[in-house]
Amino acid sequence: PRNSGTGLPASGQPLKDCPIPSPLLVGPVSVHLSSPLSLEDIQQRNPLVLPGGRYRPPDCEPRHHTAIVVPFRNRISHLRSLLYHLHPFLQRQQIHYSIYIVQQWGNGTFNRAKLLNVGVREALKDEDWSCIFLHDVDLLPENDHNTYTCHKQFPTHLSVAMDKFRYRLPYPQYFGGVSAVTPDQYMKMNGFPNQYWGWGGEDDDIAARVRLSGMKIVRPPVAIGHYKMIKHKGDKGNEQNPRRFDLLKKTRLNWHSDGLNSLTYELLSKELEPLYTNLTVNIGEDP
Ligand code: BGN
Repeated sequence: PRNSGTGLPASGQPLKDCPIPSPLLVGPVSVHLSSPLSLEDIQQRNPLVLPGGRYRPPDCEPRHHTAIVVPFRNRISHLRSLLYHLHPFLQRQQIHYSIYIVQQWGNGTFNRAKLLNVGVREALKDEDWSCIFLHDVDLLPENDHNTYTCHKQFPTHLSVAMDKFRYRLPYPQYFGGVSAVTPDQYMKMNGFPNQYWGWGGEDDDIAARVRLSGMKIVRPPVAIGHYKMIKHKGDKGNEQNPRRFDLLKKTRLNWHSDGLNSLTYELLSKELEPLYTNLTVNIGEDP
């Protein structure tokens, strides 16, 4: 037990830094996709998770402070699977973390990248996160050696081997699924595009921003970056975006003016649920 806020355990002695690697890691884990448990059951299995989906290792000083940002709408069973799986996974890594669900309000076309921008901005109001994860709701990591931490210099792409793509990259520049940036890296690339409404292309735009802002993408080994995707049909309200090809041609011209510096939205609510922070946001509609 620790005194909340002081960074000191109840004994008053400072904690030792968490060991590298975490002794709790188990490596490959089997991922069950059948009927996920109720949120109450998941809560009972994770007694140390605080309201808002926050956690700190109780007996060592964490070296990493990671916000997990998950764009979301209408996928409650996926969310349950993700929380069931991710909370124990992150606790084994002994990091300080919080899970943010960024829920798009209304029935307009979905906009993953804009929701990610909102999540980053809101998460940074809570804490000085050293790392921000951009995480699809339907992807479950299969090996806890794939640590949810950031590279100092460069953005990371974590989901390098998804079952859907037969456990390899679908193409060399692929940056979708699960990726991570430090706040500095995020600023450097002017965040993410706000103009991709519907499915596809926004991850390629983000990858292009990484390059255009003078950085590169780093990745874990394929053997470690395994993910299972929860199978689902295409979403209503997230149809393929026919404009993505044209938008992608203009990333080089637009990335300075569209992104973090042009982001507008209305935060409708922020609720500290037992297993996650729920941000509901009006991001407007496809013009
Ligand atoms: C690509 C999509 C990505 C998607 C991957 C994997 C586009 C842009 C036109 C080339 N990119 O083709 O957004 O993550 O497939 O499904 O559609």
